Amino acid sequence: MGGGGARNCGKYGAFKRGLCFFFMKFKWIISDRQESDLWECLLARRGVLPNQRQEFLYPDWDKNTHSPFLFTRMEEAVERFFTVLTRGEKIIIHGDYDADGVSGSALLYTTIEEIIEKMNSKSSLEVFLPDRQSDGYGVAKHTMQKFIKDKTNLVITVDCGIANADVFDLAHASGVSVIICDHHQLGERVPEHAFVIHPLVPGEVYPNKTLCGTGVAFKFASALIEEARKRGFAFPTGHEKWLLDFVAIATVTDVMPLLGENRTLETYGLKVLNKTRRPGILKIIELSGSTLGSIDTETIGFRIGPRLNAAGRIGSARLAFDTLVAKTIDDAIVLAAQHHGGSVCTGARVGTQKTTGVCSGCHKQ
Ligand SMILES: [Mn+2]
Repeated sequence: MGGGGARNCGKYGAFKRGLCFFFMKFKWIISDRQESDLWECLLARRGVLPNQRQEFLYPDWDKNTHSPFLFTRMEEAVERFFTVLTRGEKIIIHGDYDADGVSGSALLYTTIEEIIEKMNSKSSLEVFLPDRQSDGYGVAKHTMQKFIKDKTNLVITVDCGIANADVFDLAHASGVSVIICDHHQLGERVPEHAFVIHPLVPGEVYPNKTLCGTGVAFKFASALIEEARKRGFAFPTGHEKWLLDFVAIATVTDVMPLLGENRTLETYGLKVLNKTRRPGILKIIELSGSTLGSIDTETIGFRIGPRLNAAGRIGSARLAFDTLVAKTIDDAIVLAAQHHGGSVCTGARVGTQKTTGVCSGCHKQ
């Protein structure tokens, strides 16, 4: 395309003159097509190499996902976890307040709760989600001091922790073990007093460098399930795949590239999400005007994800977490309605505005 219409600009208004100027200033150059096949051409333009074509178009679980035990410190982290469980010690998951942090916390909480139950362990399990205002991002020193005071034995971070080496020195000095599941940029130093599961730490050989925080938590959960099986606890084959609805939501919400292993996790995750039985997710889907069975990355990015993020931004991320792990549809209805309204729905109140309408979440006047 060129600036062919420039001569006639005077006849048209300012807007069209601007448009003419645009075409005069910029020339669109369409590059020659090297590939004979249209598919090849489109894939090449997206940077997909011929040897990546199969994985890109037809992701395959067995071929295109990696063993969680490829993470350098996975084995040690898993061993530490089971020692804590065997001793019936206290575990806290420290998450984050955005959709990735909340989904990852829900994923790990669901898995660990199940393992505790199967092992008949006396361990207690709690989830702590920091407050954006009062705690800030990452593991705050005052939070760790509280964990120490409460006689916590193991802290597992999700979607944060890698930049909090000082805080973990404190934990170590008080005998608290720390497992970090994170994907954020490294801090000044990598925490040496923690089992670090993070694709970007120096020397890490795990091949997928673009997992989201929930993706890293999924890898840890998969390793825990694998080890639980080895120890004789009944987890059916493929059990971990049912956690992929959380991974599908978080990978899109955290805007991670849908290439390589992420593409496979997302593809299978969407299948799981479209069949999800989690009451809270079902309710969020319904309230967002979406339909189970036709959830895609756009539905996640524009309807589901923003609802989860909103909780941590204008209220408490706990609301998003409680919704994701709700066990009954009654709980889910109340919780998801609060997301939907953007504030606590007390029946006659929808959102932050008092209304006389009916809340579509709880159906109360
Ligand atoms: Mn994240």
